Amino acid sequence: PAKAQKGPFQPKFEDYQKVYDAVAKKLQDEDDYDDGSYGPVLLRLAWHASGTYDAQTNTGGSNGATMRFAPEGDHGANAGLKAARDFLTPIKTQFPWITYSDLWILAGVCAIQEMQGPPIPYRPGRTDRDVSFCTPDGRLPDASKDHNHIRAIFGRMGFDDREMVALSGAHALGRCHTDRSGYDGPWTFSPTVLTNDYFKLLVEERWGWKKWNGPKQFEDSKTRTLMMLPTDMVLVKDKGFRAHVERYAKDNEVFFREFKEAVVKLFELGVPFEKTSGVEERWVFKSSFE
Ligand code: CCH
Repeated sequence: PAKAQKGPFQPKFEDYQKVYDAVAKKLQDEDDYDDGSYGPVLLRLAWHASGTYDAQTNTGGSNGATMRFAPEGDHGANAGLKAARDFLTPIKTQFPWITYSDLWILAGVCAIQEMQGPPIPYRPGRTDRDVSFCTPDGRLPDASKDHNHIRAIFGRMGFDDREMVALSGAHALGRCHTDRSGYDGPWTFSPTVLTNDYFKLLVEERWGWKKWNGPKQFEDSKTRTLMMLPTDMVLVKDKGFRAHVERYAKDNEVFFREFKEAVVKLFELGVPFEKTSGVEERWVFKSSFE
């Protein structure tokens, strides 16, 4: 009798949870990077993969993982993200069936959850695309700019004021590096734990220009160890943005809920799920500390 034909491997939730677990374990094992975690830079990779989306032309976004290729990988905004891509290379080798584009977003989800953020519902279905799908430079925000720029960049992706502010709360995590963006320092005192501290600090601290030779940035007057970018400070100067900053500063639960919703939207921009996996339901991965 003919042998039953084995179909192509159809990964299920359990298989993706294994990838999550491997990323979470590597995050714990390699705790000598930066402030003690690759989490922030993994989140930034997922955001910069997604944030190239243009709603009008339906180009860019996390589908494709085109930052692997020189033109896009070398865009100024992506400086330093090689550290995140290299971190994930052995995971891709261990689980060759997952696409780079699904892996980068899964790693962003894992980073948020492992840094004690809210559970981020996830679904696979991204396919890797070739170099011809690289997006033009200039689609990601420029930290030296004003409220018009923020609204233009995030508006192009399809976000409103509330979502722009919620997403910016990611700056509770990580830091600026002089050899990457030129800016320097962390936004909060706990850059490897997601909290609403970024918003609290924005409204509660006094911020002044940092006196140095680098690009224009703010420092807190009290400790002079924390920083804000010009685009961060816009969120308290602009009335429309400020209302949301104040809401999030007051209530971490509200921040977590609205951050989660905006991140799910961000990570799925331009991904044609119907045509690929057909997966409609989203999954919530179990975190390592559950
Ligand atoms: Fe950001 N971000 N970001 N950011 N970002 C930087 C670092 C992180 C802007 C500029 C910068 C979002 C929005 C904006 C993270 C997540 C998000 C840096 C320093 C600059 C500059 C890079 C360096 O030197 O290494 C600007 C401008 C905007 C909007 O106007 C959004 C949205 C997200 C995620 C949802 C994270 C995380 C980091 C820390 C990375 C690290 O390596 O520590």
